[in-house]
Amino acid sequence: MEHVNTVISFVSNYRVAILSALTLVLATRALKRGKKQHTYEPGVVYLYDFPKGDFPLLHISPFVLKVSLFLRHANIPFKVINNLDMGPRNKKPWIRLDGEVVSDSDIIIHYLIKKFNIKGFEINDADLAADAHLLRRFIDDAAVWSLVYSRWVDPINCSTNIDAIFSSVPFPISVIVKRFASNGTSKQLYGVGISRYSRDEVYERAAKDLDALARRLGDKPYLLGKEMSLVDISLFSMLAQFTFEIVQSPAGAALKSHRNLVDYVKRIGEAHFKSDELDFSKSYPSSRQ
Ligand SMILES: N[C@@H](CCC(=O)N[C@@H](CS)C(=O)NCC(=O)O)C(=O)O
Repeated sequence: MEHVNTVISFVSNYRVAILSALTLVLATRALKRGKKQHTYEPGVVYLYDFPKGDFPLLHISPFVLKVSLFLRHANIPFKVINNLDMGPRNKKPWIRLDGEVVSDSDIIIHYLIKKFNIKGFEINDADLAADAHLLRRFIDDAAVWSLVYSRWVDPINCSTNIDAIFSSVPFPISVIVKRFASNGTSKQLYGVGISRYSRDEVYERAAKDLDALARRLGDKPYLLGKEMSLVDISLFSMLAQFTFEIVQSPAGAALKSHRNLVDYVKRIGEAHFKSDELDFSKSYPSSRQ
């Protein structure tokens, strides 16, 4: 009886530690079971993406979508690998091609342009090239934070989003990964200053970003004119995320108030993705359309 009492008191004193250790052991086992061995075909780009989520969009990261769109536009053979392996910079996307590993969407795209000798993305006019560079920086490194906020921190939307993002990750890994990813992203948002704004302020800024982009696009088919450029690859990839939300954010509603942006996403999407990859009937209906 004394032994039983000692065991009960040990378990109740250390229950958090015991549960954590158990979760870790189960998670490690499940991860090992789930790790597939891939055979890599020569000349094929392997694009590493997050596990498939429950979103009506095949890549829930704008940067993975950006590389996927580029690969399609440039007609480069590729396969997507969905897993939790975060690659050399601890970020998705990253790729593997003929044994070489490259990460960061911009670096990947420029590496592939060189490797496959892709033509059509050069901008000869120096002023236009500078504008393109600034626009791309704005989209990828500034405007994107409203999206990150709406996915991960927005008090109204985030728990539905986070559950959907990790819907295919098995328990108990899902518990650890959700916690880890959510804490990490919240810290990043605080670090860049976004979550020091109120929810309304974040979405007011996002709406102004979208107004400016809509104005800049005007009635042109693409941001820089008649040809699709790398800026469009970035812009489409971010706007598509707001087009295919599962809970409408005010930024998604703001996007849908700009007919030209909605048409732009549809036009580029339909030209590059099959209807079962990007199904516009599943885009979130706008309340302001
Ligand atoms: N500059 C990078 C940004 C990539 C990025 O931020 N990826 C996000 C997913 S959208 C990520 O991996 N986040 C995980 C983390 O920051 O820990 C690129 O262009 O590839």
